Amino acid sequence: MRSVCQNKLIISLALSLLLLPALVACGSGPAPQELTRALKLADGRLTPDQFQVNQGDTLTLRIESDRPGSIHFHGYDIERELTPGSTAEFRFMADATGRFPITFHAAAEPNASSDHHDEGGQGGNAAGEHQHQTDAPADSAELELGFLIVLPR
Ligand SMILES: [Cu+2]
Repeated sequence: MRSVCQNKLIISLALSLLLLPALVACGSGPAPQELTRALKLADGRLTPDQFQVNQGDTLTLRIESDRPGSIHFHGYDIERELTPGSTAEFRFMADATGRFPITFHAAAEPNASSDHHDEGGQGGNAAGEHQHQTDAPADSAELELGFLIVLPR
């Protein structure tokens, strides 16, 4: 009789060990994913103009553009050159949650410097916290394209 009891104990221990990872995975939203998104900038519009990921996802973005300039992901302080005819590709982990504006900066003006918008590390803050070249003319080349939305896990 004793060995039967031991076997039952071993079986239930084994089952609970098998179930444990499943429970942990279910407890905190979807598991982090590797995602690839293709974005297209044409006629001043980004397609799609917003997309949503979950915190902890690793994103690979491939961006095509019909004009030279750079695309800027606010909050993440990511800025990448866009060249017509080639695809800009970059990868990052979406660790900060929130709604992050995506903007386009036209090809560099002679006096443009790369430090014109330091972010101050305010991850997760809503849109519009920092200024873009406040002294720029009203028809500034800064263009609001859309949003990256990172949901908390
Ligand atoms: Cu910007």
